Amino acid sequence: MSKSALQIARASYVPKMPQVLRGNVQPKEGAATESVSDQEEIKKLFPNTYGMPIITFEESQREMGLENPVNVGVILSGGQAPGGHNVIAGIFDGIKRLNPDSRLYGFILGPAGLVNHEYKELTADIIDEYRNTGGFDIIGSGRTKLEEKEQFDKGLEILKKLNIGALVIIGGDDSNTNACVLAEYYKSINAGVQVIGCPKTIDGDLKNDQIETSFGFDTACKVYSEMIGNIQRDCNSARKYWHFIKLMGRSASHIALECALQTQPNICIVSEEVEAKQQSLDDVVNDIATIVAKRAEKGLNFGTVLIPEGLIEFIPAMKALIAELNDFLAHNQAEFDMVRRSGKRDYIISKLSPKNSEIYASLPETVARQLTLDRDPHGNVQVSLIETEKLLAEMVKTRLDEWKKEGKYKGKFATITHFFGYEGRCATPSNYDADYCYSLGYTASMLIAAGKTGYMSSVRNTTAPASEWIAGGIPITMMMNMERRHGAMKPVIQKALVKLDGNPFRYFASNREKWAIETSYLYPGPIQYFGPTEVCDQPSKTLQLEQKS
Ligand code: FBP
Repeated sequence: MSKSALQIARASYVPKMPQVLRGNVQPKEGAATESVSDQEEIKKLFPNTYGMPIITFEESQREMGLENPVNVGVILSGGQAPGGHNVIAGIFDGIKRLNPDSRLYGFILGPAGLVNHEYKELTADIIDEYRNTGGFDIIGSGRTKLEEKEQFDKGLEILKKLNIGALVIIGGDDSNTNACVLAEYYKSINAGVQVIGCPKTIDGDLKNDQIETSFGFDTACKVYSEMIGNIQRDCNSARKYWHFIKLMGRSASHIALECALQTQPNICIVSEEVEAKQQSLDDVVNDIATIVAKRAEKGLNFGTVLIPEGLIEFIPAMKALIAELNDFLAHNQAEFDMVRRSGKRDYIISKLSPKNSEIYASLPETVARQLTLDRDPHGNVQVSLIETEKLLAEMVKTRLDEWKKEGKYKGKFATITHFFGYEGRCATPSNYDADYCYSLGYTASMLIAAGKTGYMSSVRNTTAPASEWIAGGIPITMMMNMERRHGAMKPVIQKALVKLDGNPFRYFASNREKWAIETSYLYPGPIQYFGPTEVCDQPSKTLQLEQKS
């Protein structure tokens, strides 16, 4: 593989890690834990893994090591997030430290690799090729869900064949929920396989009182913020465009909010606030148009708008429209297919309830089409495909044209739209993510050595210097509650949405009026890997504000 100069330099970067993990450690157990809610139901569903204590690793005088080598399997699950390779490197170094004959196996292309028995041994040479690199290409990732007993049993066959005693699942909330179900099942049948989870997702929505952040969020947000900063400088130079920028993050708005904190745009929409205020699409459009008009009064016919990917689903009226469309098309697909393309829009308008029909009729042609034609294999509207940035840019333009006719607006309005998502998911991990991920992996191997199962690897206190980070494990059942999924109540890890009473949002809300009207752009520039610590090692603004009491 030919390598860039940065790749070569980065290969020799030694991740910083908690001081305690540099020496011999022993687990310290806290008190018994409870799930965040629905305790009785969760306890019943996880009789073998419920209530376990939080683990913290402490320095030990006893020489650490395992008499017998341990073979470990690792799975990368779901969307890519910078730092995954360092989690794997941390596991590798950890289990080799415990016993040099330990072996690490990677299952290929996500959980499907376990079920289909596709794997490769990850040797020192391979690991060294991937240290501190972005991407999940060392073994690939996939979105197969590990949910069925047959999958667990099929997986156990290969685990037994390879003499694997522990499996590490690196994934988001759903993958870690499934890791917990798997841990419970293997324990219930005395399979002799421990299961440990690691918190991954650029979306930043796998976090709680115990897990400070999911890895990848830091790097991805820094990449997007660099690009937003560059666009802002361009836009402040040319002074003729409004840039509508959609940011990835399936549901929660953490990414958009973090990017706003890093770049101080004129507008950032936070889906959770839109939902809390019960805003309609029209309200969102009016809010944006009002700021555009105010800036125009000052001769500022340019600006930036950040839009979270999940916005549409947080607008109550859109949610209702999508639900009715899903339902209607599920029952009338054949008739809908018979209608000529040019008549489809009017057909839908004539069939929906008056309220939804009115909303549907107000949508631009392209979006209306996306809502009825682009459907997933279950027949549902593919909300993530809706080009919200174009939708809003178009609707704001229409609103401003109306205001112009009424004499309420005199500016010029030209737009450019962007979507930032995949650009950030495989970036070379920031120092924060490189360090955090390596520590998460190394901690996972210590949890394995301690004989734990059903735990998520945890590294806390990460706004302090890495040497002071706290390594340990959190029982996954502790993060669970019961939620309705596909019509039935299921135990799942609670997804963390943006808290409107949390410090990051409050800081944003207290500054946004100024950022809207004045031009207060911040230009974070590209991620720096070498240099002064205040430039290279800063954690995300979200984390810094969250850690402030
Ligand atoms: P994970 O939750 O699996 O980490 O994935 C996050 C994400 O990047 C979302 O932000 C985005 O909506 C989605 O994956 C895109 O999925 P895909 O890679 O399948 O296009």
